[in-house]
Amino acid sequence: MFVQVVIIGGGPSGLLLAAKLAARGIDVIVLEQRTRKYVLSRIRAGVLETGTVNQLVEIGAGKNLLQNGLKHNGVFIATDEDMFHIDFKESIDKQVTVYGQTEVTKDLYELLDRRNIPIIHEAKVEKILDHTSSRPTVVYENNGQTKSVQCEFVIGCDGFHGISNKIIKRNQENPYLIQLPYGWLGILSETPPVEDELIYSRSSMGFALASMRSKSLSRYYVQVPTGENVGNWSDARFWESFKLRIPKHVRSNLITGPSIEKSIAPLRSYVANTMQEGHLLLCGDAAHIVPPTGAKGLNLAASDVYYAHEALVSYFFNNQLDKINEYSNKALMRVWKSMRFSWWMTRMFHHDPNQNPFEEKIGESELNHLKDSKLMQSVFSDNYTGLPY
Ligand code: RFL
Ligand code: PHB
Repeated sequence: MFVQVVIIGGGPSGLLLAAKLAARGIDVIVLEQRTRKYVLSRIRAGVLETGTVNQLVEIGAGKNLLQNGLKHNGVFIATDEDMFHIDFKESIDKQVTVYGQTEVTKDLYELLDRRNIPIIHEAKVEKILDHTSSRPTVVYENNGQTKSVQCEFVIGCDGFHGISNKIIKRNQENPYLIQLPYGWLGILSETPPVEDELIYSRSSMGFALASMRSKSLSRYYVQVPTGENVGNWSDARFWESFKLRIPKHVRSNLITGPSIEKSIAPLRSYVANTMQEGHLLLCGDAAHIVPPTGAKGLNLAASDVYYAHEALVSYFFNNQLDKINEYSNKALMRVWKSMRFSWWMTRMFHHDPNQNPFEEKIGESELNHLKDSKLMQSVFSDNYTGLPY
């Protein structure tokens, strides 16, 4: 079998890129190791930048998003007993859209199905051969059989634990990795959100976040030490811990209920040395991981897709490799800016057991500066709502 582009991974980056390439008449196939049901059961990101929304709308996957996504003009920042608001709309005239990654993925699957763009589920890629030549081959397991497909480009949209970032030689010795000594315990509950907009809290008990998926579905997180077992967290223990990390006046509005999902995500920062080698390109979590504090993971996946699409269209329509060779530098320039913002926000909000008292005070002072300075709030808004492509 031969197709122009093989996309490994049916997460948001793989599906969005497949839809965009197919819309230009480029022949694609998506290979996803899991079932569709499994992919759609993963509760992950919730905040979309304008650039992400625009791409989904332009490709024809924006109907539900425009109907049900919640437009937010700002966020609240809390400490133990205090809370202030950062207004994106007022400071830089921008907004974000709160809409779950599960919904984005579902909308993209529906679009691909409608357009007969092939996705093979339970197809685990085992090998990528000859990716530095102009005719790579992708070998995968499907229904107990080994199959292969030849192509002109392989796009690794297969996440941090996928195969494609390990194939690229320069990524094998990578210095850009930080494992944080804490993770996020998150729950989803069928209760109304405690506030109209998100609350990020830096409390003396550790970080907490109040987020949402809709007016009747809330997503809450608390910081937990690395290695914590989710089985040790009853709903009652979660709510108790969450309540201790938000100001009293917010606590009194909190409606609790049983969790319908509960999981722990480790926090790390990782950036690949390069996002391209020969005819293999990386997009999304395959190339970088941000701690979720700045809500950048899914949005960076979308900006990578934007640049990769531009490069591939130039290759297929103008027969030029220039944009392919520029792809990594262009994408990484934006990735590192979001990486810096996520790292800064993570450090400012979390209680780090390895921090010395001096560093603790610096975190506190950064938050005070953010509270007191309209200029800092504009810089925050610029980063949070999404830097230009
Ligand atoms: P994904 O979504 O991980 O999709 C990769 C897909 O590749 C498949 N795969 C393979 N398929 C075939 N053959 C192989 N050998 C394969 N190896 C892997 C996998 O099954 C999977 O379906 O990556 P993508 O598309 O780049 O999308 C990136 C986003 O998913 C990610 O950045 C965000 O979800 C990160 N993230 C969050 N981001 C936010 O902005 N806000 C959040 O609140 C937030 N929470 C999270 C998160 C990521 C998490 N993970 C990965 C642990 C919470 C969690 C738990
Ligand atoms: C979420 O709703 O899951 C969410 C929102 C904002 C973040 C991280 C996660 O920074």
